[in-house]
Amino acid sequence: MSSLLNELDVLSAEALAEAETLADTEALEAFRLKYLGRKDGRLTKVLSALPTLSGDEKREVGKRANALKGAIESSLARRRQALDDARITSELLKSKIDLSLPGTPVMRGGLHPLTRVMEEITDVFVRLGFSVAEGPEVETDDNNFTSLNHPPDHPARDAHDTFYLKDHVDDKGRPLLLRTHTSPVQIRYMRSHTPPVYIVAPGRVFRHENVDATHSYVFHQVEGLAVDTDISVADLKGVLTLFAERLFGGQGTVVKTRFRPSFFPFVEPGLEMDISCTICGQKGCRVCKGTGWVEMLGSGLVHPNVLRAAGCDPEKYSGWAFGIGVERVAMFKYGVDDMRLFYENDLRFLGNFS
Ligand code: 2NL
Repeated sequence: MSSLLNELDVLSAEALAEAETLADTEALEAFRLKYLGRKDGRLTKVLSALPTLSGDEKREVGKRANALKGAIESSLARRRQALDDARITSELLKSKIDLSLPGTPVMRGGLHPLTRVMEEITDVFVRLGFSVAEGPEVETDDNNFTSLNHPPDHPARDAHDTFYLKDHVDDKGRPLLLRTHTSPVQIRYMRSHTPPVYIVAPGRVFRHENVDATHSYVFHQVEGLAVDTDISVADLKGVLTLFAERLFGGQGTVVKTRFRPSFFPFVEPGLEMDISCTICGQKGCRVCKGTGWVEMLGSGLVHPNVLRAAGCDPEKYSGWAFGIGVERVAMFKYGVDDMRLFYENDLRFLGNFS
């Protein structure tokens, strides 16, 4: 038999064994070129020698060579498939999703406790028919003090208590300041509306004070004002008592109020309202300092000078007003004993309120 047939036997044994060792696509291609390459492929060379052979030998070698070609091609295809499978399996294993892993918790936001308390206070009055009024934080001396019956030498006007703006004055050359209460909002409202006036003015106010557990130079107030014909202290006491019951009472908690005479330049008479301590039920505790009562707000009948300064005839109209410190209410409501906690925005603290 021809040496070509021997060569084909060797070729076949070598090629089919080698095919099983091919480990990547580069090796597959190198292998294909080595045996089936158009110019130098080992099997290609055998096939190209066919025309030089005679009848029987040509048929025999041709048959065997073509069979080998088919065998090499199919092992190449099998090997390629095996490599593809291995690659896909390893990629799937790498990206597998572990459904037993715990989820990533999502932090839930909420309103700041001071915002909530300010809205709760405002809401009680809105439900009674009051409107909400707002105004600027930078105010004129007139709106903040003069119209509110503060004489020119009143100590609250002192720079120790009030932040005055350095290089800014109003259109008449008079000093501007950061409002020390939200009363100027109500002065503006009275000037631009005729009674009946029923408004609440929530907002941020500023006083030149050192920070401690119960003071801050920025804090929040809700003030309220009712101007109408025939307003009396009875209206004030009735509405403010209802307010205390709505804000602190309910679910079996009874809230009592009491009014003590007090002084504020913009009211006459001035009244401070205490509420019965809902923390201890008036048994006496740290919060009410053993008295059973907690100071809640300042109020009074609007001073005739204030009505006049805001363009309301005090012969025709009368009014009552109040001012509530939001921080104070929030501290009482949530049993917080240091106001600074509200401004630190520590999420461990804020998380208690949402
Ligand atoms: C306090 C005292 C008070 C008012 C605020 C007021 C406003 C106008 C006219 C008259 Cl426009 N009064 N507001 C009245 C009495 C007391 O606040 O110490 N609050 C924390």
